[in-house]
Amino acid sequence: MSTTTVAAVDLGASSGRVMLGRVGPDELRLNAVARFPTGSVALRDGLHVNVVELYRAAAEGLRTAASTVDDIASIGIDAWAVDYGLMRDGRLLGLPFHYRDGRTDAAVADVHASTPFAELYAENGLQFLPFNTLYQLAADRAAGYLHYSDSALLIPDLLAYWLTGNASAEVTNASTTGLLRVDGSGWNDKLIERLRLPRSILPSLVRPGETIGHISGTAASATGLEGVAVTAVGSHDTASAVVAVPMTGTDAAYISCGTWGLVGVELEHPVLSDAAREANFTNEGGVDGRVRFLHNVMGLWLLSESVRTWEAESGEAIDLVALLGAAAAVSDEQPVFDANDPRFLPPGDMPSRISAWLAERGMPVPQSRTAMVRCIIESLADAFADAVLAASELSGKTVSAIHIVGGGSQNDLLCRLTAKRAGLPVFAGPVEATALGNVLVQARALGAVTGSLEALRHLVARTTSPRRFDP
Ligand code: LFR
Repeated sequence: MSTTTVAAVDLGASSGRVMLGRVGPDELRLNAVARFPTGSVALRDGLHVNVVELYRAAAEGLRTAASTVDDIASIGIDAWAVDYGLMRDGRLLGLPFHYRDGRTDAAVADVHASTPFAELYAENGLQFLPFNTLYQLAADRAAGYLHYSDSALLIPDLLAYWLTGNASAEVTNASTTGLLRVDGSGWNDKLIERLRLPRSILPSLVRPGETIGHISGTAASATGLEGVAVTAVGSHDTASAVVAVPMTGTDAAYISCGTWGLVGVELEHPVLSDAAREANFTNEGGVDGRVRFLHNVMGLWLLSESVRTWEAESGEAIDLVALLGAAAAVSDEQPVFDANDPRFLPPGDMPSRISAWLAERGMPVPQSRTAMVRCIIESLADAFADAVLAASELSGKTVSAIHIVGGGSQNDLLCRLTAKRAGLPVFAGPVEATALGNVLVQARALGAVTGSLEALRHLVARTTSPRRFDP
């Protein structure tokens, strides 16, 4: 086994990056070569993903990577879940919708009228989120768009298609469509038919570690990486992040915290009980057939949308580090709101929505930005602690530690308050868990590292130093 160099394209909710990874039996290093914004674009007909610009920026980042080192053996792509581009004859039919667009309201009612949520859950094990792909596809069907389309490609699969010419659906991300059998063994033809969706638009599945294709055509000159393999990774960003959670024992919960806070445990088998459904826990597909049993908490979106609102109001840039420092020093108790309330999902004025939520319940409303930030972090920590407890109870898995990875692991106040509210030690880091999970799965496919996810996590634990917060 020798060290290999691979590149990760990792598209998060607000920023994307291209990272070079050096991976070997005792080595795991990342080096960011490009960063670019990924946010949504509001057009007249709704909120969209500018996926063409994402491709351009990713290809340019790969070109920079190729000019930095000359031995890139493979690239892997991950992004957020659920969103897709509709295609015909290899051509993108329009900008994909962004999941924070509200167009699925009628489709949700329509789908549940024919297939009650409990029946859906029994088939796909997915928590209810109004933007799950199946509702988006139902909205597109109602609007007549599926008529023109011969395939639907999830965002990372679409980028992989543009790079290689091969269309496929990576299985961890495909699990978030709601159209996959809960054991991940294939598309759920019966359910797809029942929902009156065209089975033919769903491409064949690939699993993490398999080769999707090789960079060719216009992508070869755009990236400078002609012939380099595109390897399937956990293309759902959360699946890649979970690979790199440095859980070295079996009794840990994880929180992948960025724009969302994905809170749960890893299991071998799905939990499809009434209690799991009622608690809105999801069974998403993980790398190596593992189950990501978790719940979506609104995450740092609450904070970033607040900051965006304040900056727009004042016309001045906000120093988030200073604001968080001040929030950590707030000594009077702040109210806690339900971070999972769907009203916080769309973009827009977040502080007003939070204040309205509290005022409606006769609770005190934070009177300064600092107090509002503290209220947001307390509420997130509260929701995280609840979800960890629920994950443990619903799955029967003992949890004696919590790992927080992703951008949120840098937020000391959040880590400290989560430890306090959960009554469990919190281990924070690595920040770049998603990119690490991406490069690790590629490196294993290339034979530079071997073993189970546990072996990969031991490597992460050895090469990064999680910080500990005690309750
Ligand atoms: C996190 C994430 C979540 C998914 C949400 C929407 O980035 O991928 O796992 O529920 O975004 O796709």
